[in-house]
Amino acid sequence: MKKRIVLLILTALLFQTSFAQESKEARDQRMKWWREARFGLFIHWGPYAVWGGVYHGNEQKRGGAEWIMNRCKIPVAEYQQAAATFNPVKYDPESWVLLAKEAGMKYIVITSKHHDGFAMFKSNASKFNIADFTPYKKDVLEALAKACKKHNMKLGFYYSQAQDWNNPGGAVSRKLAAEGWDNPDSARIDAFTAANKGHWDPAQLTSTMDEYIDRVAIPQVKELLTNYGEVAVLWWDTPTGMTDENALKLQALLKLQPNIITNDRLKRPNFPGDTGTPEQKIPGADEVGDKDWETCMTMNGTWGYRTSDDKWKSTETLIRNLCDIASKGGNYLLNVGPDALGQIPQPSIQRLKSIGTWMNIYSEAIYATKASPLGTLPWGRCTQKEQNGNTVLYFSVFDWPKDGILLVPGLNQPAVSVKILEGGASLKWSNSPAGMVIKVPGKSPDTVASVIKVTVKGKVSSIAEGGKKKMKTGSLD
Ligand code: FHN
Repeated sequence: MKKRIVLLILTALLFQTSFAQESKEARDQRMKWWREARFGLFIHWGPYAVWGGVYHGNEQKRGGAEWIMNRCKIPVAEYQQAAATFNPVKYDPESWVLLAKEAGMKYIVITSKHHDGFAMFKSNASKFNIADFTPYKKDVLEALAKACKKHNMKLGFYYSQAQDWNNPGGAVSRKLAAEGWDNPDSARIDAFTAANKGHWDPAQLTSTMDEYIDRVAIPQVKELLTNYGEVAVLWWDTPTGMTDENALKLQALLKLQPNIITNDRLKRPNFPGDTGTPEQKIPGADEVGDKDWETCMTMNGTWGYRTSDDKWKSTETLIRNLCDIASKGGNYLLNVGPDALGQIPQPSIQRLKSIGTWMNIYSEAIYATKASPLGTLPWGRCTQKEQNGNTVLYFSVFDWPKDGILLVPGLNQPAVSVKILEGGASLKWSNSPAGMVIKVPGKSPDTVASVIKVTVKGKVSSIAEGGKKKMKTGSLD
């Protein structure tokens, strides 16, 4: 007991010296690339793709397809048998990186180990990894890290530090058997999971969580932070069952990558990390405060590959989401779920390419911008940049005015210039008590979001109502 307390104090001190005492300047410097990036690619990829959301002909009833093992209560041995067939021979990391680049994304975060406990990298801490357990035999993270380096793309690792359904002792978030399939054995399984902290297979219970953290999570995070060059982000997920002691031990490893950025999911609420993580939603302007944040979102309805999921969001929605998020000062981490052969689904590819076409013209309104100083705009969104003592406002117009008059409520300063971003044509403008009045052409330059660039002298004082409400972050709160 004494030893544990001493360790806890030592780790806390280490944590304090390496992170907590960071100056504002040092922190701003560390966060700079991330704040300017605004747009990243999330990749959920693992042997769950072998199942594609279907268990013996039964569609998984609830949740993302990466949860199939838990929701369908697949026994450890059976899941491992399927994982042993995972052979993504079509995996081409360079094409993934180039696709992300084409979409205008500045960083990639990939699942190095999701809740199923399967490591997508060669690991000495658990044989349940792609290099040792599958016919593919290669470390897919190594190849991705190489491609990212070649194309100047930042790379981050998602790591499920607490939940692990295959390595004994890992935590399990309890789900009812009815969320998987109509299993006739559901009542017995539910009684078992209720009595065993969500675990459904005795094979999961042969170690304690502390042992799992020491034996698997800590060495694996060390491997991730040591073997792949610069790691830009460590993306923790679902802190089920995390203790302060275990969180501190993991946190302390981050010193291996002094410039790394982490999220708020290592342990809640006392390990806030650098970024808030609203999931599948964009916070309201009144929820965003000083903390950096990133909305993660699926393009269809699942994180991991699912054969039957065709609930694709339109390109229009995705581009407008990006404008909306940037207008509130956040980042957009948009997900793809490659299949078991290592292919990103075509609908995702099409959408990413279309976003790229828009970004080619309009990315100036997204990269390195700050949250809008104005209140809600009825026809679109606004971002801003400071430039030589002036403020540049970018108005992304979703609903182009039919009468040719765009009123910017709350903007009462005279303009230095008002232009259409694409092509740079100047527009007539005037100030009125209701705000700036801009005369725009009858036809919108872009059907999804046309950008008007307005430069005004000095600062625009903010009337945005940030920080009034607490931001919801993660899917668990
Ligand atoms: O349970 C996971 C889920 O599978 C997915 O990885 C998302 C991504 O943010 N995180 C968890 C739920 O919050």
